[in-house]
Amino acid sequence: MTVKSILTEPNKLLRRVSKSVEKVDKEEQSLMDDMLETMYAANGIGLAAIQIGVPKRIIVMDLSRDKEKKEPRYFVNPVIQNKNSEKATYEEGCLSVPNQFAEIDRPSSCDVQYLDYYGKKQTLHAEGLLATCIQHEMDHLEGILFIDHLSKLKKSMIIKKLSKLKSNQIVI
Ligand code: GNR
Ligand code: NI
Repeated sequence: MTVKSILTEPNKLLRRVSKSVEKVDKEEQSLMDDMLETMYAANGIGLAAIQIGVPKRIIVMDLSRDKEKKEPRYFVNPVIQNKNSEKATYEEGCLSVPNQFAEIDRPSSCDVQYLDYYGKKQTLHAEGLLATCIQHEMDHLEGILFIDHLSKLKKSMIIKKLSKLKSNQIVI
């Protein structure tokens, strides 16, 4: 397992639409292992493959707060159904939009169909933070970031800040 570097906005790759996985093979499992390791190292609760530059429809997640009891979840080719018309608001952050946070409204619950780590079909009813996180990650698969849900002004302020930070970064 390897900790990969996480792409940050602005980066065109983050805007790519990810491709469906035909078969969950060793290559995909190894990618999921790396994604999980990368997510834990960055203290995130979710990660989409495109965030480490791989445009495949794969998401990993772990909402457990306890570092001793890991609860990794793997979603391949996830599809969301039955979005609740009721909305829930969470303060969201994103590893690809470092140090920026904003309240975002999303359907408060939904069902998800996906393939697991072994390529087995699964369905899940998601509520609360799980529902929010899955929808945030699904957005990544479509090239959408949480800041795209904000007003033009708020979004451009955040992108400006991140661009400035990037131009100050020295690459070794
Ligand atoms: O670590 C993360 N926390 C988070 C908090 C609220 C809503 C969504 C998230 S996902 C984010 C990790 C990330 O960027 N996943 O794509
Ligand atoms: Ni994110």
